[in-house]
Amino acid sequence: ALYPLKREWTWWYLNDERNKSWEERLKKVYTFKSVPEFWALYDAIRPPSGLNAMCDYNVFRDNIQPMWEVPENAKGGRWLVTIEKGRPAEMVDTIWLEILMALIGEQFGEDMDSICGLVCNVRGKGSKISVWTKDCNDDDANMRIGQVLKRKLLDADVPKMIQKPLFDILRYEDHESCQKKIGSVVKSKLSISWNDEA
Ligand code: M7G
Repeated sequence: ALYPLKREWTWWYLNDERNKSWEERLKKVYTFKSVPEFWALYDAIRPPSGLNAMCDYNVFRDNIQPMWEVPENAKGGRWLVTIEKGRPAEMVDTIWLEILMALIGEQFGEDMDSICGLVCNVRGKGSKISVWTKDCNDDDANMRIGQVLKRKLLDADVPKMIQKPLFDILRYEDHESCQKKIGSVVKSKLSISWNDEA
């Protein structure tokens, strides 16, 4: 194909069918391996802002399934961007596309192999976008990934759409703590603040 990507990426969709288990709600949409295939898919489906609350999109590389249980994610964690309720709807779409292009465009350099995929959770209480990484204890790789992520958020049009910064702080949390969470509080392992020089 023309303009091949370095890796294969699979787009997944989690629907909002309440009577089904989480695993049954998760569907593979399409695997793309080139830039034109990516845009054909992107143009054919709704952006995150068009999804119902409780739906997710996942884009994961090289056949990694977007779930905690698989070996690639079992010891992993995520950098989490929380988009507060009340922000413009397009903000989720802008952030999603910016990070997605950074991923398929290999913008994380040597740390690409430490990244498993990208998740968008559409929620009524405020949506979440997260970059899942393989090893929650690899602080060096995770911090480099977090810094690239921060730069991508700054580069996006996002700050211009709003009066206040998109986030006060970016947090990295391990999947294990997320699974055991009580309420919505998860202790973060790493963090990057909006105001840090980097
Ligand atoms: P969430 O969608 O990550 O967060 O998890 P939310 O609180 O913003 O909705 C919600 C629920 O979905 C979890 O409590 C699990 O029941 C289920 N779930 C989410 N993930 C990511 C997984 C997963 O990787 N594996 C399994 N088995 N269930 C999951």
